[in-house]
Amino acid sequence: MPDDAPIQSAAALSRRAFLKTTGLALGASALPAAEVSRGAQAKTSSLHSQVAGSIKVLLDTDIGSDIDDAVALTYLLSQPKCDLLGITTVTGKPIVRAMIADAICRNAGRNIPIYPGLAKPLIIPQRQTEVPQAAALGRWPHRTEFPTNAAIEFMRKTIRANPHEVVLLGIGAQTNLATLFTMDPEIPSLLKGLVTMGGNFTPVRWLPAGPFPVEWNIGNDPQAADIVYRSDLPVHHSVGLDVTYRLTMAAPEVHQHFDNHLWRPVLDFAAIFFQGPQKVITFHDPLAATTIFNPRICEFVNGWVDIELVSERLRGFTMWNPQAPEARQKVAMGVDDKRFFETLFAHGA
Ligand SMILES: [Ca+2]
Repeated sequence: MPDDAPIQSAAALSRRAFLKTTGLALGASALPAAEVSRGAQAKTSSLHSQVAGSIKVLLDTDIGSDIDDAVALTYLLSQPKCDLLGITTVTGKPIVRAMIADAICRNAGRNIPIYPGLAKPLIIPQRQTEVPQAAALGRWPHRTEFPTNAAIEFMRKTIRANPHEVVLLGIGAQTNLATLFTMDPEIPSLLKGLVTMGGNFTPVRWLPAGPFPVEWNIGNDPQAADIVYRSDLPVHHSVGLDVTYRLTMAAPEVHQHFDNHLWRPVLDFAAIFFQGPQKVITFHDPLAATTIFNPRICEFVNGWVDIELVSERLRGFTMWNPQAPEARQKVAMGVDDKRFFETLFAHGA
């Protein structure tokens, strides 16, 4: 793709193909641990204050495009400390995405409430329109009927019924989250915390690599992300692309680790994923999920995040300032790779 190609030309690409095309993957693993704590001092947040007991989680996901959402969901189902209260889906064909989520839950013997959410971003056109992994759905029992137009209200009622106890985990475009926070502005303050996979918080490392230094989830709905990042949340942990890209697994290893009852649907969905240009899984969303239960995986640094909305070329760019006067957001700046994989498969088969 030429350097001056318009951002809209990525519309038909998957997140992974988009990143590969733009060359962003070239700098993926370059985040030396020694530089982790530059700027503000990392702190342990209240998100983990009750990590000894179970944690109530609501998952908001664009499962069905990249494979990592399926990995994150399976991890949550395997994690004995995760009280998964429900799942909402987001981006194109959210009902099909709900079917995939249900197939994975059913295989794990779980009946989790699943609500298809919003199919389109708040303002910009949808560029994640298809659900390629749906091709494997026929091999896995799943529901096909779900409540319609009820996802936001489900989230709202669930959080209000469990004040200050729910961790909201957002691993897709933040359209559902922003709509929830707009419809009921008290909701952010009633959460235990929000954990999101999204953003790219060390942009100076990425700018030379390609024309699109905008992470996929934020870029898919920048106006929604802007609302979320300006919300008055007690805790907001962001796990960005510049950290998640360190965590990869090639197809042969995937077969080795995922060939058991719990993970087999993921293996099947991954076979479709591997038919594309990608030959490795990158564990973007699973990293966000595991940090809820193991605070030692990532080091978080306080700062403030602004979302670029004006520039068309940089729309969705995450501007992170660790020196901001109000530095209450927390951004992952480093990851313990070994600890992540140990945590991911700790309760596995
Ligand atoms: Ca995702």
